[in-house]
Amino acid sequence: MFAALGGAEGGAALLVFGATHASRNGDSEYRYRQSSDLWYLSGWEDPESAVLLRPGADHPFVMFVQAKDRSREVWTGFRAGVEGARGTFGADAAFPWSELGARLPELLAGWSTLHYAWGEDGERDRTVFRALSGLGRVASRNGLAMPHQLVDARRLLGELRLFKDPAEVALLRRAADITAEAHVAAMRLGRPGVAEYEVEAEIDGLFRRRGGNGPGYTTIVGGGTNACVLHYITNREPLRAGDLCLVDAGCEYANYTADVTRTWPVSGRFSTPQRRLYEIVLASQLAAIDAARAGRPYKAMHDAAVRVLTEGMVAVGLLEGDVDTLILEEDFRRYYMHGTGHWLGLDVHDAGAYHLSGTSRLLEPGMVVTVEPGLYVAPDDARAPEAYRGIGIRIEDDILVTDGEPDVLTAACPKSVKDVEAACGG
Ligand SMILES: [Mn+2]
Repeated sequence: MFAALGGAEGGAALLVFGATHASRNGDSEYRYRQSSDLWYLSGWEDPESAVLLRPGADHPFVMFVQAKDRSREVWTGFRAGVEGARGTFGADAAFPWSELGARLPELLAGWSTLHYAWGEDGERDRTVFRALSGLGRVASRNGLAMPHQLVDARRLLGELRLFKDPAEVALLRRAADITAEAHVAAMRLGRPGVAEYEVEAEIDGLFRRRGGNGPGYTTIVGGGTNACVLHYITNREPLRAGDLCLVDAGCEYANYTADVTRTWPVSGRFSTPQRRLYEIVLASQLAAIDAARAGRPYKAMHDAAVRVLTEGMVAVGLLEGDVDTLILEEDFRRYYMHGTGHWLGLDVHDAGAYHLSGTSRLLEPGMVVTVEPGLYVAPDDARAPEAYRGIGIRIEDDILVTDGEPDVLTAACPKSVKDVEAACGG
């Protein structure tokens, strides 16, 4: 991290805040989940925290954390405190969270650039900008250097987080294995009359039973036409005989999340129209995965998926015309309206730039991406052949880009028609 910031004093410092503790309703709070950036830099799990990195300083790694407080710890549990930040987490200096505003100016004196992610929290922005303007007055009187450049910290952190080291890949593999097991359990459970929330409970429960934090994003269980709602999370209808069920769920393990989608027949066997569309989505997904290779542009995966999907749409009568023209004019978007994937890691839509200098960046070993094409035929689409109306299908896996073949981290999850039907007991 220090190498990424460059220079010693006079160079760049980085300030990252922990996540704010989100309220659910009334005075109930969600379980705290540290911000991915602060976790990435420090491993610190508790709220009211900030990390300040000042490469080249006497105390380069500074933390602000909740001070130990016996009476608060009775309610919310052990606090490592400033002692723990120094002793256990390796901070060179640590201060109580309450002193952040007062101490920031002196800690930022001497650095010409500050990396900071503004615009996420108004109160924090005010604390940082107040420190900078306060420091400005002192610095001009005493000839001190002070940050005169503000750089969006998300650029630097995104670039670092984009490349997963072996320890991170191991955690993603564990998340992927648990996720694959949960999808198989869902296929086994799903049958006519079972509610979408029962499938959700099975999946989320398995994530926890295997030691995961839980789902890395809200689990989607969409039976029948609910599968055509891309972010359907209501999950409260019964599964119906003859329908498909689309499940998009990923386990978060040690803060790294998988992201997997499978679509399976509630009655155990695909109907002919369902199977035809499923085979198209699967072929497009395999083509996109094959493009997940070092040296290929990121967008090659989407282009590969779109070509196979559009050819399939023409073959089954969803679209008419010349495939190249349909792609050029984006007519495929009528049935495939989202992108083919995203970076994956601590966040389900992980940090990292998709373009460099305005062009799709080249894939490199250590990047992890999802590949998730789909086909969604709205139930009221009068232009679509009747047999396909109301069918929504998505197939999603997590891929590690390597020096050689794409490494499908979620390969243990059934995907072929035969394997899916077998897992569904069809
Ligand atoms: Mn995804």
